Amino acid sequence: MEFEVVRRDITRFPAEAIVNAANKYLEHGGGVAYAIAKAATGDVREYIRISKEAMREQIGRDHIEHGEVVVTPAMRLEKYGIKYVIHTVGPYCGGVWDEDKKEKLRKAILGALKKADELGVKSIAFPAISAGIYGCPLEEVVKTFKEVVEEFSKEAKSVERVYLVLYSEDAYRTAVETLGLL
Ligand code: AR6
Repeated sequence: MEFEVVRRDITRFPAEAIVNAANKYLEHGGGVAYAIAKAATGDVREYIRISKEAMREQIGRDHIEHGEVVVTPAMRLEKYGIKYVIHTVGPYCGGVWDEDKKEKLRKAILGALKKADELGVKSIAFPAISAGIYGCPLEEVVKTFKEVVEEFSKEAKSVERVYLVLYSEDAYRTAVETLGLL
């Protein structure tokens, strides 16, 4: 399985599934969640409604825990080859990083990877979950991604390519340096 770090806008990234760094209520109020909701429908409130309905159908509750995911259709993003949006929730760090945050992030990443495999997609793109509004250190987030993807590669059936998509040049450089790719 390939793991690649790229600098792009995830709302236009041509992977069959893209992941949303959501909150547990799928409110899509800011960050990449807002950007995906806006790009998918043009109307953020409409995508929140669709997401909450999907959550009730798929999870049977009005919130998700770390590791639980909800799938919504890509709608307008289909023109980039995106078929699904997989919503997952990472930990809130507020600058603090410890084993508990790492485990929650691990669950969030693994849950989305497993769902992508279940959906039969070959490629999946992630934003740097929890490294924005949730305030987790980007270096730790990037390291956790690499570890979880390696772990998952042993059981993957359909997923062949995993992308970690960084939005800013700075974040991209930090990620690449952290992984020793430069
Ligand atoms: N493409 C790729 N990455 C992006 C994009 C984009 N278009 N836009 C932002 N990022 P965040 P979190 C990066 O804050 O920390 C929302 O309100 C961003 O630079 O979106 O998990 C949710 O509803 C950062 O590196 O997610 C939750 O309430 C990364 O995506 C809360 O924020 C994640 O930043 C979740 O916070």
